[in-house]
This record gives sequence, structure tokens and C-alpha cells, in this order.
Amino acid sequence: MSLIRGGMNRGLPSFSRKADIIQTQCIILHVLPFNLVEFGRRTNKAACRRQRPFYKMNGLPAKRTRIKNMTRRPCAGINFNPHSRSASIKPFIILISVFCLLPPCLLFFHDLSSMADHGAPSFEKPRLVVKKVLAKSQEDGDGASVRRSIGRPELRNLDPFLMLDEFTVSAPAGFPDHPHRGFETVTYMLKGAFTHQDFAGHEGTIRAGDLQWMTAGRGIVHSEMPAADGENQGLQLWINLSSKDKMMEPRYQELQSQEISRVEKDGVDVRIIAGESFGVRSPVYTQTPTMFLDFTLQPGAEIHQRIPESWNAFVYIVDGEGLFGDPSAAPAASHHVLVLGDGDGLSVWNRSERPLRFALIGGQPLKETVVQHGPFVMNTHAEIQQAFHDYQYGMNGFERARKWKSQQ
Ligand code: FJE
Ligand code: FE
Repeated sequence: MSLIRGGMNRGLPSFSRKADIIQTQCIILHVLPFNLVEFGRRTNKAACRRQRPFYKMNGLPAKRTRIKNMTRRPCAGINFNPHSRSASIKPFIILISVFCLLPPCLLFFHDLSSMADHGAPSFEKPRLVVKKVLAKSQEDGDGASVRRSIGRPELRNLDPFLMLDEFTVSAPAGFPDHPHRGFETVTYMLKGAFTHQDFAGHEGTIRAGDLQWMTAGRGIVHSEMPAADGENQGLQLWINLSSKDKMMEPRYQELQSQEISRVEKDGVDVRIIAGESFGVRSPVYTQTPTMFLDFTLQPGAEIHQRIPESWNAFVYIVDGEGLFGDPSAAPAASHHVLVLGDGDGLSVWNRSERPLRFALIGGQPLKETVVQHGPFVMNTHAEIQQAFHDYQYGMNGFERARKWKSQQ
């Protein structure tokens, strides 16, 4: 795969117009029926001796006779006499018991495996942090301040992701009329409000916790401006589209904060913007398969989140500090992006005294060439030339661009 972004394509140029199964030990003995227990006698004295503390722990009188009995207590499946009468029918009892127990057992393990998002670590290959970069503040749009993480020079090719900005904007700064082609923009508000208007008459305001998932496809021209007093803060993620989707009809998915699935458990609060966590799936349709989870961990909390193995994934820390991937790792703090290595899941621990908030983002790589010129992202230079041409002359999806001007 080659990644081509040349010359002035490196930054975002200013607008040309103003424009498991969980590795839980199988505690099957705990759920086996008592009649199985009759089938054998525990001959391993050491194993039986280990049971003594059980009596002590449970406050039962640890009488000698009792312990003695216990050491002779028949145990599961060991040394049974195959010639006894009861032994001849007992295999059937075992079979019936196993069949009766199979469905509840399967349910039990299914529950455990769905718990693996947050329960004890159960990853075959835990993902570790392979790169940590501070997203420094820079200016973009019209006087807006952004902390660019993905998309900065040292973090350019995290396929399918093109950019992640944490933006903090106070009026009159903002992102006035500009085009997009060939990818999706995901705007998730953390504080304040943003109003967007587009050339097709689509308009809306998103507030803290709200989401706009815009699939620009063949073309959108819009403005994105702050709508509340003071600081308006959020995350904007750019996800590439595969060559077959780049010229699709544009589409919006807008969710208000209360429509975004949220799970709160054991000091963990997760908002499931895209993908799945704690067995809960987001209704957002991701043209390029994507996971986007907003986690807040209270002090002492931890999470163990599955991530598909073949996906690229990273973390952006919004607030606080935490241990990512390895409990003995150095803590990582806010405004850092952590690129994750290969593996099937991520563990995070908050051993600090403050809440930790971070976005976990993953996506299926497209493995295609990327040619980017600011807000046009295509596969070849010729397609970029075509995008400029279409935008300038109002063609192939940009028909409404010629006359339109936002009202903000
Ligand atoms: C931009 C093209 C753009 N980061 N974060 C070129 F599309 C943009 C742009 C944004 C943007 C918008 C929001 Cl709401 C949040 C953003 C880039 O609109 F700034 C340039 N220079
Ligand atoms: Fe935009």
C-alpha cells in the first residue's frame, strides 16, 4: 500500500473559497449435579486436604470427624466401580444431566464472553501502545484552535483514519464554507454547540454529547460554526471511504446525546458512538467499519475492550491520565494520542485520583492508495484534479456549490 500526500497536501490548506471466550476456568464442577459426585472417591489426599480451610472459612466447626469424612467424601468422576448395579444406569444419568445442563452452561459462557468487553482480561494478544504523540495546539479554519492527532506529520497513515482534531472554538472563529469529497466526517461535541449548514439546505445544531456522522461521498459544501457563548469543544474524525464508496450520495446520521447508547458499570461509563461495547451496539451505520467509544473511568476503574484483530486502533485522551495496554506502563495524560499495536483487545486502568476520559477509535483498513488535498481525499492524482474541476464548475455532485453561501 502506498500513501501519497505530496507538497501542499501535507496540511489542510486554507479554503480556496471562503469557503472470547473468556479464559474463565471452567467451573463446571460447581454446576455438576450432585449425583455425579457419587461416582468416585477422591483418592488424592492433598486435594482433599485443601478442602479443610473451606470449613474454617465458612465458620463451620472444623471437627476432626467431619474433616475425616470429608477426606473420604466421594468426588467427581474418579475410581468408580463399573460392576455395581448403580454404575450400569449411572452413565445414562450422566448423559441426561449433561444434556440438561448444556443449554444453561452455554448461556453462562455466552454471558461471560460478552462480559469480556469489561470483565477480567481475556485477550489472547493484548494490544500495547506502540506510539505516543502529543497533539499540540495549532490554528485552522478561520481562527479556530485544533489539537490535531491523527493527520499530523508523524501520524499520517493510520488507515482508514485521515484526521482527528480536538477543536476548541469561540465565535467569531470557526470553519466557514468549505467542500468535502471522498470520506466521512464525524463530529462529536464535548462542550458548547456547533451549527452546520450545507448547500442542500441541510442545517442543524449539535450540543455536548450530540453526534453528526456525515458521509460526504461525492460532495458536500458546508459551514461549521460555534453556536454557544464561550468555548465550544469537540472531536472531529475523518474516516476514509473505499474507492467504491467515494462517489456515493452524501448521507447524514445525527444522534442527540440521549439517543447514544450508554453503559455505566463498576466506575466505567461508556458512550457507544460506533461499534459495540458491554454487549450494546450503536445504531450508527459505518460505511467503513469503525468503532468509536467514549470512555470515562472513575479512579480505580478498569476496562477490557475487544477490538477486531485486523483493525487499526488508537486512543485519544481527552482528560485525566491512565495506564494503557500494560498496567506497568508509564501513565499517559490528556491530549496524547496512543497508537495501538496488533492484538484482540485493549485494557486500561485508572490508578489516578481523577476521572479519565478517552476515545477509543478503531477501523478496518482499506489498503488503498490515498491522495489527499485538504478536504478532497481520493485514490489518484487524476481524481483530485477532477474534484477541483467539479468543485470549481459545479459538476458531479457539486452542482449546488456555485450559487450557495451559508448564512453564518
Ligand atoms: C479545515 C478543510 C476543512 N478540522 N475540526 C480545510 F474541512 C477544515 C475543517 C476542519 C474542521 C471542522 C471542525 Cl467543525 C472541526 C476541523 C478541520 O473544516 F479547517 C481546513 N483548513
Ligand atoms: Fe467540514
